[in-house]
Amino acid sequence: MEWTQADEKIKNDIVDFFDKDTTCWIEEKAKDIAKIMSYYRCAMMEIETKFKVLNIEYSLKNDRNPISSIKTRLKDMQSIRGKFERKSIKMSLEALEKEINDIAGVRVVCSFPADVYEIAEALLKQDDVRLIEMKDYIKNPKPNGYRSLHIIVEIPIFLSAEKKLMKVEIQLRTIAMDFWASLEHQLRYKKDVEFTEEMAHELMECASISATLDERMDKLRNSVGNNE
Ligand code: 0O2
Repeated sequence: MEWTQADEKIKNDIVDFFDKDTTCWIEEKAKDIAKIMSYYRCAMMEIETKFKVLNIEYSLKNDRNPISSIKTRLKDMQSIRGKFERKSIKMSLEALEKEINDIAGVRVVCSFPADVYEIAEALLKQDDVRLIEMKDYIKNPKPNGYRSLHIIVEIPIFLSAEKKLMKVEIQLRTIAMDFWASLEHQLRYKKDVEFTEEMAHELMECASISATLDERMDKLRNSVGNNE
């Protein structure tokens, strides 16, 4: 993006407003944050690779891929600030690492519900993965119908001079759960549209249909397995 003259003036005003020490302090903090974010990116890559490895192994063993897709995302600074505000916590580098568990996020979409639990168990068995928290929204869906298995894990990343333990939030769900969650997210956050009770009820119904679909597909998978 090109700097316009107006942008240039704003930038100069900011530089004039802060004294040199403050500008240096801001630059220093920005560097620290960028460093931490790069560690989270590495942890996210480690977890993604672990799932890719499991997918290859399972596909060789069972002749099909239990994982349909893997997505990763690093939480942006605006969402991080929003989370600090919601939790009424003062923002600091220490609080960032201690209080926010989902800076690094990995979403694993599986074919069948049974795959979700099998893949999660296989990951948690690995000796460098420590389980911090598990929320099973498949067995206990959220009141709006949201289903997914959420796990927070801690894994080591190996840097040139140190080992750092980093937290990653993993969401595991089926294709049907992912379909519902993606559309629900789009609908709920549509700008300038009031989300009515009827709409919420309709979404609940859709969630229930998607849960039934998962159950039936799981049964079908078992029948196919038994006939092999
Ligand atoms: P984004 O864009 O994914 O970052 P906590 O982290 O424990 O302090 P919370 O909300 O209790 O906060 O965590 P929870 O319940 O484990 O859910 C966190 C994430 O799950 C959300 O992240 C969403 O990605 C997803 N999620 C939870 N509930 C719903 C839901 O009702 N619908 C959809 N579509 N997704 C949901 P963020 O931070 O909200 O967003």
